[in-house]
Amino acid sequence: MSLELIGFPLCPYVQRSVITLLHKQVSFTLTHIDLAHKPEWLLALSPMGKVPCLKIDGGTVLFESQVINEYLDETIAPALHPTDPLERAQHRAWIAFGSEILGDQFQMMVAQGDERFTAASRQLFEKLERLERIRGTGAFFAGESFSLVDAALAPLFMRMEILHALRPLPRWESLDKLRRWTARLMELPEVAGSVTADFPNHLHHYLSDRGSLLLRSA
Ligand SMILES: N[C@@H](CCC(=O)N[C@@H](CS)C(=O)NCC(=O)O)C(=O)O
Repeated sequence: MSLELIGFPLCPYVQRSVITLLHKQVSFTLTHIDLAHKPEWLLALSPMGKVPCLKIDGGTVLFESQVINEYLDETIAPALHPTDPLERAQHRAWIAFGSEILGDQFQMMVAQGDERFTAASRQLFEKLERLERIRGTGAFFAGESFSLVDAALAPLFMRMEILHALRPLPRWESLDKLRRWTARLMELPEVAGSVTADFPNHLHHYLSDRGSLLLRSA
């Protein structure tokens, strides 16, 4: 099976699929596009004009990170989703929650004014605090084995650490359980290797180009 993932270097949803592919140690190609100048062919492949897309054997194309990850999980061992239907449904629910949090994180990152920044960060931290409350004691979301929830949340946590280094975020600092989970995830080669070494710089430039309030002195 040949797999081509179509993405954008800063996209956390694409990163979810990169992590899953690397975890499964399957060979794939990664084609980056410029989202500011979307090629016509992307719009033909992806009805919402979004990345990631996964092209399978040069033909069928899937879109939506969670759909892509579940397809990869069902076709390439080792399985990362639980076998029990109820547990699997719970994992899907927390992944959906993670997608909502990524939306808040993006809004906070691109906020230029105080009002929008405060509103976005309030929403972001309320959700992160909720996640902190349900966080168990294992290394990963569901104990000692890595799951698709970990693959879905690692890009969010990675960005939290980068943003915290740019401008201290005391509410992130106080989330001990999430930060320990983050540290564990960042040690994994599939997470560390899911972005290029210059990713923090790249993100910094992106924020700077957008006049992000995060880059102004606190
Ligand atoms: N729900 C989608 C979200 C993907 C998404 O929002 N991708 C962004 C980049 S991070 C995108 O392609 N944006 C282009 C646009 O909205 O026009 C998923 O999970 O795959």
